This record gives sequence, C-alpha cells and structure tokens, in this order.
Amino acid sequence: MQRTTGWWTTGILCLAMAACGVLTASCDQGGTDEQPAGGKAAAGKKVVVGFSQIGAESAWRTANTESIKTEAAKRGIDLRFADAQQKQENQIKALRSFIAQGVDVIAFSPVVETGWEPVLREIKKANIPVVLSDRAVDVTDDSLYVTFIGSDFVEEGRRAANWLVKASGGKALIAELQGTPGSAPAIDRKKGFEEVIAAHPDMKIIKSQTGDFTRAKGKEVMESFLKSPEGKQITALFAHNDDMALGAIQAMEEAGVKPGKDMLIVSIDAVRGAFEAMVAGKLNCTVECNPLIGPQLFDAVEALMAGKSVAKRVVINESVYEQAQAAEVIKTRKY
Ligand code: GZL
Repeated sequence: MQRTTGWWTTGILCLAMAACGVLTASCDQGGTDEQPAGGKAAAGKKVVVGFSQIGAESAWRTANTESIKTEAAKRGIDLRFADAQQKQENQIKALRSFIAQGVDVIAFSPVVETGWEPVLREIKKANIPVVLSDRAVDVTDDSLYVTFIGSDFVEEGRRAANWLVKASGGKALIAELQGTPGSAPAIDRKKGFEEVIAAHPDMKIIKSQTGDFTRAKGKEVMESFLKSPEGKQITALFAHNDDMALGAIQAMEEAGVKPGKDMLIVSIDAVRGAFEAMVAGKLNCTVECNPLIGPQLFDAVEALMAGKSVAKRVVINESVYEQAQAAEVIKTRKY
C-alpha cells in the first residue's frame, strides 16, 4: 500500500477531531517525534512489511527466519522477505525496493553496524517506520529507526566469560572464534567477554580470529589455531556462536584433541546442535540468544500501524545452559 499521509498529517487531523471532541485512540501519535509512527492500513487491506534478512549462515538464523515468517502468516501480514546472503549491499538494495513498493513498515537485521545512514534517510523521507530486528546499527541520529528488538550481546559475552572463570578456576589460555567482523554481536560479545576476564590475570586470549558465524569457517580457523605454535597451550575455546563451536569440535577431534575435556568450550546461541554436543560431552556451556522474536517484531509492527508508541529497545530474556542440564533441557527446546 503506497503510504499517502505522513505522521504530521494525522497529527493535524487529530487536532481537528479533538476540536470537534471526536478524538479516538488511533490519533495517539506514538513513536518518536521525528519518526513516522505508521498509519492504519486502509480498511480491508493487509499490512505490508518489507523484511531484509542477513542470510542463512547459522542454525540460529534459520530459526529466526522461521519465527518471522510463521508469525507474519499467523497475523495475516503481507511479508516481503529478502535474503541478503550476508552481503550489506544486498540488504541496501532490498531496503530501497521496499521504499519503491510503498510498504507500511520496513524491518531488517543489519549484517554490520555501519553504512546504513544514507538508506535510512531515504526511508525516513518516504515516511516508512523502521524496526531493527536482532542486530543494531551505529547511526548519528537514532530517530532513523523506531525500535530495536533483540538481545543484549555484551551481557551474553559477560555470561560466557563468567562461566569460564568458574569452570577454569580463573586460569585459561583462550582461543576465540569471533563472529562476522563489524557486526553488533561480534563487537559486543567480545566486549562483554574481555570486560570480565580483565579482572583475572591468568585468563588470556592467545588466539582470536573470525569464523564469520559459520560452522565451516569455525572448523577451518580452529584447524589453523591447533597447528599454530600456541596450539598446544590452548585450554579453552570461546566461540561467538554455536555453529562455529561445532565446526571447531570437528577440527579438535580430527586433531586428536578431546573437545569439552582437553579443552573447555563455551559458545553462544543455545541451538539444538549445542545441546546435542553437550549431551555427548563435547561442549561445556552455551549462552542462550533467543532467535524466536517473530511475535515481538509483529507486536511492534501492529502497534505502529495502530499509531501507538513502541519502546526504543525491546531486550529478550535469556538463560545459560551447562552440560549437566543438557539431557533434560533438550526435550523442551524449540530451536
Ligand atoms: C545474534 C545473531 C547471530 C547469532 C549467529 O543475535 O545475530 O547471528 O549468534 C547468527 O548464530 O549467525
């Protein structure tokens, strides 16, 4: 549906209606002053949402996509879904096509934090509200998006480090498999992890490289770590996601290293594969990062379409799971 009125038109209409004492809830401007609060879809017309997804790089992403598509279908939302194969230029192209289609709301999971300001300004000029899903952007003007729905990655990094401090007695030479360079989860998980180990002089990261959140790259980089001069000194692995940890586990086994025993392993996401590895004694801990944010995403969309305000940030509650719990908890996992 091509949006014809901006939030300011609705505002003037509200004032006129108020003057005649017919103000209705739908006039609640909501949203931040500068950002369009979204208008109602014309009666009988479906709400149209353009969603640019990063790709299908991990089990987490697959579960995230599933949650978004299922929830949109459940709510009768016309979802225009674009998969960017982990390329920012593909996401920018998709966002521009959503403007051309005149969608009601644009949502996306930004593959990296920077480089979004120009296209976000084009979207703002088109009066289309933007919802950030899963990952954040680094912009000078936060009115360019209405809300961010996702996890606290710094806290996830802290939780991974706090577990490793306990499990290692504060003594570990750590290999780190980082996520996608420049992405919010990679930057913030590293930040949280290093903040905690800074207080423990016998805990040091001695190898660190990106595995781009994929299993294949995680295996490849772990193979290179094991072959390096420091390889024999490594006592623990911190992987920014489970997929890279599972690839690293394969590399360790092929090199005769017992994962979860010769080397403690902590990773993030809490996908099914991580629970299976913990049941097999090959992974020691996974910090949950919940991908099932479809309901929160479309709650925000529907609030915007009703002209209601939404919180600038919606953080998802998460847990930490250890090997001892895995056999029980795996029965209840949804992804
Ligand atoms: C985190 C998400 C990350 C996951 C990875 O919210 O952006 O991207 O941790 C995924 O598994 O690839």
